[in-house]
Amino acid sequence: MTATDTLLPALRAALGPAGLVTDPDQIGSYLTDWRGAWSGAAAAVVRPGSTAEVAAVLRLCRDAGVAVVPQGGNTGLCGGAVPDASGRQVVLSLGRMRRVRELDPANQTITVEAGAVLQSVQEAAAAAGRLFPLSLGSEGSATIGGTLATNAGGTAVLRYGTMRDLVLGLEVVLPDGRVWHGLRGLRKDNTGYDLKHLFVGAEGTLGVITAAVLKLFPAVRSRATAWVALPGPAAAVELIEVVRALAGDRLTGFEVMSRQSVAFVLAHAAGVRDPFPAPHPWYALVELSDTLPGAGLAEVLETALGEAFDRDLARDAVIGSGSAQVASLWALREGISEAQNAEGPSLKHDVTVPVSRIPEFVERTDRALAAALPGIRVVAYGHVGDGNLHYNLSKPVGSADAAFRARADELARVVYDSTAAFAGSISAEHGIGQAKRDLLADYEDPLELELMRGVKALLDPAGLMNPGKVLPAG
Ligand code: FAD
Ligand code: 2HG
Ligand code: ZN
Repeated sequence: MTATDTLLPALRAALGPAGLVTDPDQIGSYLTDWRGAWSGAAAAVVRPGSTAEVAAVLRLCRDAGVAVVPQGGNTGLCGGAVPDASGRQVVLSLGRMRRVRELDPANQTITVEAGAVLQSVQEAAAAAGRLFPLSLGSEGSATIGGTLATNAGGTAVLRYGTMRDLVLGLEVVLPDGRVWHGLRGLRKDNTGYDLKHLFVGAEGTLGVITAAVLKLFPAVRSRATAWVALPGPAAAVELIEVVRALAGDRLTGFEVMSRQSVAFVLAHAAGVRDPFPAPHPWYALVELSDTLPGAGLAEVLETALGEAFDRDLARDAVIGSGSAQVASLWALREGISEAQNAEGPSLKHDVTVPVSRIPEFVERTDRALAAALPGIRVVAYGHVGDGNLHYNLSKPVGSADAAFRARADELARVVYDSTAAFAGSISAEHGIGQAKRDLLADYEDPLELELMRGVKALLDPAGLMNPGKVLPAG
């Protein structure tokens, strides 16, 4: 008799038939990530419908000594929500906990359950004339719990910050089944350590987030978007300053893409076209927004672009007119992740370096990679306003997938050593999960790692919350 032989009937009794999935035909989508980059096995998938049920699951699993893997929309890019191969772990999906518990317009807050899909929270805020600003390509599937657990970023961080900046309070079930009722909607609360920030970015290794109080903002009533051709990444960094000096806080997004990235979208995505007659080495997508209708943002962009042309920071530019054109410009940016998959394995490196050092970082890392593997295609793009590049790699044209995958660790070292040399981070916004777990031992400060292990031991002494993720073994 194994631990799971007694656990499964207990889970069934606690959750009812809607709360437990063991049928091999239904369980598959919970066991592999959206790209198929990681897969595992599980004793069961549980789908609790309330915080009390999450607490019951964690108590039962703790008593049985069985590990739990929290899962939201399963859109994570580091394998954090995928169980290991043992078949002994339990996947805890928050998919049935999607309610908006409260929207308080005067307090500018919304209280939602962790399984609520990001887009549905944006829509609930919009219906109340408010904005919930987190914006990701995966927002139709990613959940509030997952975006908190990974401290997700996306395309509006420049103006509104990451999930850590957007959360005021949390409800969390601890690994022993106790519930921390930290759902405070306070903007000032200096009562000792700010515990919610331990769970933000912990990737489910410290407890299960079941609900959150999130900040709302006034609805945006005017927007202007430009697609700009650049001579190189140095021009991008200067262009940010030109736009920011004129637009201030109205600068909401500043995305930058290499030609290789855009070429993949043009080759593989439906219904997109290059806005310019000739290719350019790099591009920026600049977005301004304001709460005032008719705020004259297109004029602000025109002035900024005029200065950019005078200083040879821009080679061509188009300001989107009408929502269809703006959407088509964003499609050129948002389509990169998927388009790259059509070119074989995508080796992802989500890094940050200080914004001012991006041009030098790109130049040196491109050179080092070309020396390591001639013909390698660097697909560099991202939230350059935040110093965040998705410095992804595709195989040389005509080479074999397997040969390229076999070089993945070595090529990652080239990128991460370069990142470290520029005082950067090996994970800007996607997290560590299982993808970068072992790298932490090499790139994280040993004292920081020791403190993280101390926090883990305090909250999860039995090591049953998402083991094998984030913290390196040992
Ligand atoms: P999952 O993938 O289910 O889980 C992610 C991690 O959080 C896992 O470790 C899991 O165990 C843990 N977790 C999930 N729910 C809970 C919970 N309730 N309590 C505790 N732990 C939990 N990310 C960005 O930051 N910026 C982007 O711009 C961006 N764009 C993307 C575009 C595409 C096309 C795709 C596929 C992904 C993108 N991502 C981006 C990555 C991904 O969408 C985010 O990491 C997102 O936050 C994951 O949310 P999820 O609900 O899918 O979490
Ligand atoms: C983005 O900014 C996402 O598009 C995904 O963070 C990046 O797929 C990637 O590497
Ligand atoms: Zn990103």
